Amino acid sequence: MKLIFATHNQNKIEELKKLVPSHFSILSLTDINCHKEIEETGSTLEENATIKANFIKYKYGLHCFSDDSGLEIDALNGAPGVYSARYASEAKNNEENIKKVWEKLKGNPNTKAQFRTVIAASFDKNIQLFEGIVKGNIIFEKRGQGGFGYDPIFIPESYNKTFAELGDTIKNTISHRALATQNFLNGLNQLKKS
Ligand code: ITT
Repeated sequence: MKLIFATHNQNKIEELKKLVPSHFSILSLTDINCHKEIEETGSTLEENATIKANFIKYKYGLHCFSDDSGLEIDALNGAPGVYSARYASEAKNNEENIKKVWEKLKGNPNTKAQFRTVIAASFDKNIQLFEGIVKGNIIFEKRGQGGFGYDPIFIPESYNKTFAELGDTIKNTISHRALATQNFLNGLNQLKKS
């Protein structure tokens, strides 16, 4: 079964392909020749995921899903959250984003944070939302070479290594995206049975 994943982010496509059973064929926006950057104008992860799924649904009439993820830091009232990619500037620069997190959190003993993913799936008339959360802590140095984004400064609960140190195999079993994807696949199975 073909599923369009409404993203241009190759890291996310590769991560997701490893999570999804092989009878699903995951296509990116590039694969369907959609080179448009879908504007994420929502003020929540839910809104942004829905905007992207609706765009593909109405423009291409294809089964699709989209996700939006963000890092939510307790002491910053959930920031950067929906603005994670552009936290420091429109340039979407990981280095700058991480520096801004450190600046904002400086001296604060509460380093608790979570990554949260919302998947919006469009298979029938309605959009269905699925969520995945991984809790952890921010550290004030960068550790590890794997992953992307804020991975080098995030240590998930029950581990003593960052997502960037843990590597894809472990990250893909415990991450926010893995959990949201699992919920989404369960939902898809339910849909096929009903
Ligand atoms: P899209 O084109 O699909 O929107 P994106 O890069 O904007 O791709 P997200 O909206 O899912 O990706 O995530 C927003 C930002 O949150 C992303 O640019 C990272 O800075 C951060 N982020 C999300 N998931 C992450 C992860 O698994 N590890 C580290 N940072 C992550």
